[in-house]
Amino acid sequence: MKKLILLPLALILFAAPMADNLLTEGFEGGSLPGGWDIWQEGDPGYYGYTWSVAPFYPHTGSYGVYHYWDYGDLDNWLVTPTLDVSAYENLSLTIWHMGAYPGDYTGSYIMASDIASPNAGDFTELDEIGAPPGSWTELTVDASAYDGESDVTFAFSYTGDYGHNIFMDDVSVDADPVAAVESASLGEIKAIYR
Ligand SMILES: [Ca+2]
Repeated sequence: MKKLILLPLALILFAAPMADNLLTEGFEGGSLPGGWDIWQEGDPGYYGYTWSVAPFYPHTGSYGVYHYWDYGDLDNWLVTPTLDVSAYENLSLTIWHMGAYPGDYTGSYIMASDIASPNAGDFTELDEIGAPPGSWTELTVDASAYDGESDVTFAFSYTGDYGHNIFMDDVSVDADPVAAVESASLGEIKAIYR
């Protein structure tokens, strides 16, 4: 009888943890998704260009997000919703990106914050996206420094004057659940030995 009970328990304890998707955004709504924001931290630019959702160069579906070059000391931020990752580890952020004018590249960065309702000053640089490739390229960034935090926000900063174009799509945040798996296993063990 015990063997019948222990077999499913063993499967729970030794099954490889599955990563959960905490955020996925393909911009298919055709406008800035709910919970996302755009911040102007530098000059407005001669044309007033900033991050925009439009049906130009989507990686999947019909829409993507882009930032064209403009004149001025630009620093425009595309900000994700704030995520509670207090029950997760091995946090990572993935984007697909491409662009134009890599020779004029002036800076695209992935920023992260663990402050509730953050301002730009609350973020630190997680990674530099780098000069835009000419075809869609996947970029996954290790964000495990933010494991276990209850208010994690990511942002994409476009900086520069007469710089590059960037196109981005299919943003996702993934992590491995920790506390939920451990408590479920402990619950099973208590039930057996009661
Ligand atoms: Ca899309």
